[in-house]
Amino acid sequence: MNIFVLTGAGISAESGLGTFRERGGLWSRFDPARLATPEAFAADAEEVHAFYNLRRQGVRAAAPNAAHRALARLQKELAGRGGRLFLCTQNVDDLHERGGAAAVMHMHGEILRARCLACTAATPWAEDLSVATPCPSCGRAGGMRPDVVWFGEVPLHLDAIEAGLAESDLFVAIGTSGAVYPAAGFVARARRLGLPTHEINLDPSDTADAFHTAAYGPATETVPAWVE
Ligand code: BJW
Repeated sequence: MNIFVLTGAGISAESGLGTFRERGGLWSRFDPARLATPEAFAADAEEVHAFYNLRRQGVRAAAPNAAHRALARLQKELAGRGGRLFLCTQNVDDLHERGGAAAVMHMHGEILRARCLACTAATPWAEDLSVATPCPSCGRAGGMRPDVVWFGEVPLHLDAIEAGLAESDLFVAIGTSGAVYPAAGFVARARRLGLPTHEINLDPSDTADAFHTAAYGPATETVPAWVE
């Protein structure tokens, strides 16, 4: 059996990482139009760096939770039976990997990587970035940015995602509000491919009506319960 799992910020919420759109979430304290766009970076790179430096520190201090670990167990179990768990995350943290998962598709990039706008080289990056940070590959300063996908940019691994969906027998979305495309459209794509679809979230997402079945509650309880 092959299963396609799409995760969002809700799966990392109980690890202490803020979600985006809930009351008290990141976007209620920071304006996304000012911070998560290429235009914002061009206008005020230092402010965008400050936001991501804070987030990067938070990710480094966080630990994977029972939901991340349950998906890693499922991935191993399916592989042992000749199947596959396609694990696609919108999250820029590395908690799936630290929870034991392999081959994670980070469609919105990774905060622990930096990319040089001058030479395009991407490098693992655990420290703060600033406009003075030189690129380790080309040596130029001023062009280093977090290797994440901002609004208006094209998400990553879209061909592999489409192939994974087409090869899967079940689509499951976990901890995502269904507010950001193209990820919010995966459930519709899965249904067109004839897959059963299941939503796991704290409460019904924007696309809840599109799912065949659902389980609502905190991910550290609902995800292990679904996996077992
Ligand atoms: C729990 C829980 C617990 C809480 N347990 N659950 C109009 C219509 C359609 C589309 C567009 C439009 N206008 C513009 C667009 C396109 C735009 C878009 O979708 N905008 C919308 C706002 C409408 N999209 C883009 O620009 C994308 N690119 C694009 O479309 O390119 C064109 C193209 C596409 C395809 C092919 C070719 C070309 C790029 C989107 C990039 C998104 N980037 C961000 C920032 C990443 C870097 C960073 O982290 O800073 O990605 S924005 C932010 O939102 C982040 C997230 O990955 C993403 C999704 O958020 P997520 O994960 O769903 O979090 P929340 O907070 O929204 O939801 C959390 C959920 O968890 C909630 O439901 C809670 O209830 C739940 N929860 N605790 C279980 N304990």
